[in-house]
Amino acid sequence: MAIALYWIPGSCARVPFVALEEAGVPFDLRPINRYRGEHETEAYLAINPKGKVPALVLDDLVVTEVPVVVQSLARRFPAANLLPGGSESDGIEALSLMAWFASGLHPTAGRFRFPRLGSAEASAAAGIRAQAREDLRKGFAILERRLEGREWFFDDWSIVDAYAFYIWFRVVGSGLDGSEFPGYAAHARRCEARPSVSRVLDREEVEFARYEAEGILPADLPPHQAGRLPARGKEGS
Ligand SMILES: N[C@@H](CCC(=O)N[C@@H](CS)C(=O)NCC(=O)O)C(=O)O
Repeated sequence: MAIALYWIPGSCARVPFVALEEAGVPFDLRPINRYRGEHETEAYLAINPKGKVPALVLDDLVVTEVPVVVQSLARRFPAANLLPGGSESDGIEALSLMAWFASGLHPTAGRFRFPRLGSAEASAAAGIRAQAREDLRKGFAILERRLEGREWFFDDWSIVDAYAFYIWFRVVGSGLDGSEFPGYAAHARRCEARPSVSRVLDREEVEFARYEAEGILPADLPPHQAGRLPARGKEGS
């Protein structure tokens, strides 16, 4: 079986990377250097015309969109228990959460971090960021309630936890005060300690350090683009 994952350090491709680590299968990690524009080359657009990661190659199949990528891995590697296997309602809720992360929280997090994604007008930036912050706070309040009294989103760890951890990283690493959400903050710390996640974060840090050393990063790139948040950042303080 040929498996390859196109990945950018610090991107949402972190989620299927963790899934592959959990499955413990050999795969080819293919870094895309977006600061050199590799996501927009003809070669990459032939793989994913949207110019985004993740793109997962499963033999002859190319799978895109995080929730679908992780479902394809869950089907291929059932023993990895990537998705909650218990009740029908748990399975459906897992898909529902991931669809919301992909279509709701992640794009909002993108505008919070880079308001130019919402408008090229510099004068609109503060308003876009403020609206995104409020929308994210509402979303985080839902996740905080969902995590109340629980270690993970479902009975056992699942890839939904890894996805929620990515959203936390992106949002708190972009300046949302995480101290309002202590349950979600604790969940992020538990995720970070999971060996599969830790290996992926190490790999992100190595790749990103290479970009820094090459001097190819834009001067206005906000902090916490990849890897671990500093301890203070985790609490959002
Ligand atoms: N809806 C897509 C979103 C994919 C996406 O936005 N990926 C970002 C990284 S998180 C990307 O590839 N960005 C490349 C760029 O345009 O810089 C999914 O769920 O896979």
